[in-house]
Amino acid sequence: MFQKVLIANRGEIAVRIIRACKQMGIETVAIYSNADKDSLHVQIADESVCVGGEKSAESYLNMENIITAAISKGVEAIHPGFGFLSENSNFSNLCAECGIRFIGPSGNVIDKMGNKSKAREIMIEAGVPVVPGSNGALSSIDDARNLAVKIGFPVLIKASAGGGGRGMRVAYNIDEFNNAYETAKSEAVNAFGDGTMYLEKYIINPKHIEFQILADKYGNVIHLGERDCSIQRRNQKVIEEAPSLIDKELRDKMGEIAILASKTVNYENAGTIEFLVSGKDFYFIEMNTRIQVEHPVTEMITGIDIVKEQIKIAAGKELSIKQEDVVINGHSIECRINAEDPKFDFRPSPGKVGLLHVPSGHGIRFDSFIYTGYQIPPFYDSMLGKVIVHADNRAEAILKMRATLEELVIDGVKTNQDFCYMILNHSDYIKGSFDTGFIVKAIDNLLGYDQYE
Ligand code: MV4
Repeated sequence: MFQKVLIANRGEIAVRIIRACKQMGIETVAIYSNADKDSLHVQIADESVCVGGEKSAESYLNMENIITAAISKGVEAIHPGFGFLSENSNFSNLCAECGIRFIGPSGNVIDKMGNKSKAREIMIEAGVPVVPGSNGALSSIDDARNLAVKIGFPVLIKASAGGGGRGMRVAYNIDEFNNAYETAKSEAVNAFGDGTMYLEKYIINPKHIEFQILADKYGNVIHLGERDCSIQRRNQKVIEEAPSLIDKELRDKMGEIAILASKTVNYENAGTIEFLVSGKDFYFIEMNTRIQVEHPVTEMITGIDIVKEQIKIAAGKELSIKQEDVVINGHSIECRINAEDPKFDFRPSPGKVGLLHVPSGHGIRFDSFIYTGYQIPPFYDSMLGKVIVHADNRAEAILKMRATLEELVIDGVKTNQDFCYMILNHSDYIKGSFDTGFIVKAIDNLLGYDQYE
């Protein structure tokens, strides 16, 4: 096992990874920006190195400084967390060239799945169901429009370098096509420096269901069941749960396909296969080659520590869990708590944390990095942490999450805590009749209660 690991991240996920390392007897090196010297991850790590300025580009994305820190501290591995350099194939390769284990897949695998049209092409070849659309990348706007006519409107034009909803446009009919295509393409060129586009039939209000995968260096691949991540606002997930409401037959089928998808690219480490689900139909859309924000709901229902598994896999250990050992137990829900003001279009609300009361008890977890008196810097993501509950079944998990949100106090900043609470009380959410269109449909109701007056 590694003796020392550098955590190339900040916030809640850096804290989560440092805790896992400590519990495994591994020494930890935190990195931080000028804006983060008082951050919790710096305080709980054994050692820390400042890697640059407050802007992410100067610090958490500064590969040279991070590698230099890793070498000077003598670490054997780097955990990238999520965001920042976690899906950067150059960084994974750079680690390898410097003799440092990247706790994640190789640059080659990140490239295959990171390019969404290439991933689509590889998945079609492997027999993984995808949304009807182009066979990989589009060659010209005219070919694209002809294909759109052939598969039928509405269609969704997506950027190969995209993901998470950027560089995407819907065309509802042929008259909208050229404009949608050009807009999506120029957005992609601006955002990613890559205007490669592909096309899919637009599935209206699907469920977003993703499978958690673990794969070791020896070709062993298992899945840990799925999460429903349909409760999103502007491509940002708000509430996730596991398991989803699909039946066992569909779960087994999708799980097998998720394993096939991973094996096809010789995947290694933890990964997520994202599907759109509409009725009994399911379609692969993307793979995420990193640990995800919502990994705790899977941990709660399987009892498996996914971050520890990532570290063991990177250290060359064979998976000790077989598929038949994975048992889904009860139900888990996660609410992301963001420093934002729902009353003003969810604008970021950084500030100083005042009174903080964190609920606790059986099956209640708060993954966060805030503490009383902590000044939340304005330069990064607005997520303060995640409230996660686990109960015997979904109805009890909903009750438990409501009780937990009622008790949680974060003074000093505006948060979306009450917004989450409103969702937990919405009849469609309670019934389980929700999809990716839920928040758009329910937003007026969700914002219309007394606490927002
Ligand atoms: C889609 C789709 C409908 N049809 N693809 C949005 C983020 C990116 N990961 C993929 N996304 C979507 N792709 C086809 N062919 C609808 C979405 C989508 C969505 C997906 C998952 C969760 C929330 C969403 C909200 C709006 C749109």
